[in-house]
Amino acid sequence: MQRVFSGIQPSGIPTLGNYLGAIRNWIKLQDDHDCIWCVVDLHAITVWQDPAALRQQSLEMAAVLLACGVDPAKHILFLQSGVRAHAQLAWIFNCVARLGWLNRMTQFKDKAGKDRENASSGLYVYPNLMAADIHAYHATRVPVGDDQRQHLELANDIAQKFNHDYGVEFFPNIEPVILGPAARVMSLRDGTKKMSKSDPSDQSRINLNDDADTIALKIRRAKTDPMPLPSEVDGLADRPEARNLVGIYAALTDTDHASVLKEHGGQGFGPFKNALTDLLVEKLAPITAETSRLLSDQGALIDLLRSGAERAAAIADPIVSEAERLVGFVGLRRG
Ligand code: AQP
Repeated sequence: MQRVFSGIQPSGIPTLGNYLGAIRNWIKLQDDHDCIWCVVDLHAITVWQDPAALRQQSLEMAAVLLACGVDPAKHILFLQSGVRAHAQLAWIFNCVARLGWLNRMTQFKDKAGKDRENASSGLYVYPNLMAADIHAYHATRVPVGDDQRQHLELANDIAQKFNHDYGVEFFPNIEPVILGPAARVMSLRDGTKKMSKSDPSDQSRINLNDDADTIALKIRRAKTDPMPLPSEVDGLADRPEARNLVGIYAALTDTDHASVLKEHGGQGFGPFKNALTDLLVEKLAPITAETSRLLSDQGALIDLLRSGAERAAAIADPIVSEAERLVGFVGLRRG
């Protein structure tokens, strides 16, 4: 079975975007892959995180993943900082990747914005850590959204250069896994911007722990335009907010924009927003309830994550030790 690795940052409460674009696809992959799911707290601190909030968000993210159906017995779920191999291999990759490669990464440009001089050096080398996350397990398949494709190409460039420099065939090529039509969920306040857990406006997103009243309020306030919904998909062109709400409805019902418009085309946004709210509450309420149950026993949750970290380290440590040997380190650690 091929090994899959994927990570999610505990940089806030997971959103509907994380769920439809990533988490729900992870669950489908568990049937026929050997999966390693990681809450990537090392990545999260590339931008400032309040320590108490980071701790809570890391546990909350793990609980949400379990509530969504991640299976910690058949697969592995853990927190990235619990396995030292990630940071160890990332340092080697910092010395393999070229500055010119990193300079081309569009996510750094987007996240650092205009204040580049003030961005952390961690944010700049983030793609090297992502490459280490995957290569530490010799994982060959990584589910990614379109936004992460460039980072995967870089991870392959790093592997090739490492193999070439040290005259080995040690790190395998990684293939992106694209599952169905990529669900890209946009902000409820601006249909041209990605829904993001770290957006300053809570009204821009549905959090996976929002209760029914909060969901109803956010959908009611979601930006729309004055026209009714069109009957054909072409009618959604240049209407990013309408397209986004229809897209969310389609993703939640496992259909497409055309089928949603067949049912709701011609309606005003009022009735459509009510139908969307009912659907969101129906799909998200069980996840919210199970997340709260898991968080009510943090000791048990931490034990589960510790066991995941031990199983992850048992795979990654020998791979990273071999990479260190290839580089020429004497290797003083025992075991
Ligand atoms: N709006 C989205 N629509 C579809 N997929 C999305 N993902 C994130 N937002 C959307 C997918 O979720 C996975 C995990 O993402 P991440 O937490 O590692 O980082 P991110 O992509 O930067 O997500 P956020 O929510 O925007 O986090 P912040 O605000 O901290 O930067 C990825 O597979 C991503 O494609």
